[in-house]
Amino acid sequence: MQAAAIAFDRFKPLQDDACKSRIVAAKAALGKRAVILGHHYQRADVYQHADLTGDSLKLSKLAGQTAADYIVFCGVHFMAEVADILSKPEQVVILPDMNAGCSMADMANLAKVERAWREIGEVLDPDQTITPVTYINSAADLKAFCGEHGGIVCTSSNAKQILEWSFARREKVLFFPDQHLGRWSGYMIGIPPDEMMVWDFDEPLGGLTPEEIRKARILLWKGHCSVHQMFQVQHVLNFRSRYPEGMVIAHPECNFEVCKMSDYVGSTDFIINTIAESKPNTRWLVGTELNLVNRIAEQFKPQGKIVQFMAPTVCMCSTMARIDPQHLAWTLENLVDGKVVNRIKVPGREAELARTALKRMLEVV
Ligand code: CIZ
Ligand code: SF4
Repeated sequence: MQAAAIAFDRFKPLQDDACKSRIVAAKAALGKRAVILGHHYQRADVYQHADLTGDSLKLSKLAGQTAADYIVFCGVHFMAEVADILSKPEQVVILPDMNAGCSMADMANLAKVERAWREIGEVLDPDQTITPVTYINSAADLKAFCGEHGGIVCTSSNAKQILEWSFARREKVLFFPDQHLGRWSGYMIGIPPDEMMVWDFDEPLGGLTPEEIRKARILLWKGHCSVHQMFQVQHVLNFRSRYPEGMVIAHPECNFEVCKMSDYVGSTDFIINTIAESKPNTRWLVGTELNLVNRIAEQFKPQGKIVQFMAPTVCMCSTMARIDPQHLAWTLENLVDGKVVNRIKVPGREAELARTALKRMLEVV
């Protein structure tokens, strides 16, 4: 009979330092059989063990290109799902803590999106007139919904091009779950504000009148990121008055006013590259997750660049932080023992439809 997996309880009391040496030893024992992926928002004591780092899309693409048997994804649930969908069938994707979700992704679910589609159907034929666009920060069944209804996935790097792709096919877009990314991207392609309506999923007909639905070009799901909503116009104003020469860069999950006041708006990769390519001795105010901001502040210090976090309070992504050294050590030691814990496997039909929506995106950019 096969022995059971090692229980997590044995790792819970371990100090971070003790975990570090156990992670290093387990990695050495696994060699090329396991690859550890680390998202930009991961805490430093986990990020340091990653073989590959990047944003969710880059990591998922890389996952499928590796020959590793095990892909240990230090990120959140939807990212591990995308890695599973895009990797080879024999590769096993592992999320070290199953509680590492994304509160924004959870703001949309299949039942609510299907209800929205039905309700819109009372006003117009959605399959003829609306492209469903889901941000990569969403569950696999929502990506599958998009795959099935002529829709597509987008990321914070390509949302503008994905909207252009969508409007070349159908006259309207239903964008979920992040209203802010949808609004900013719509603004970037010149959609007037009064043609972007918020779809309140708790209200009948999204809280809109049939007339408003007919007029809308983009229906914006009423979702947001709890971390990026912390950044406020006042933070930008305070910085500008103290450092008039300073530059402001924000993630498009920030609210519209913050994005509008920023010098640059873009994804995590864009933020890193923009600061990397800037002149030495420049000062930056950055509106995105704290672990990433702290990391780039250290990285660019030798070039005399000062990188500051946009909010005065600490705001980390608490779900990203669920992946701690204890969970990483636990998953890796089980793999050394031949046991897979916390596998993420998207069921066949759902994975196939979600892959359709992801592939449409990958063909655009
Ligand atoms: O897609 C990602 O990795 C996230 C969550 C943010 C970004 O802009 O890269
Ligand atoms: Fe989700 Fe926001 Fe955390 Fe990104 S920072 S994983 S959008 S809750």
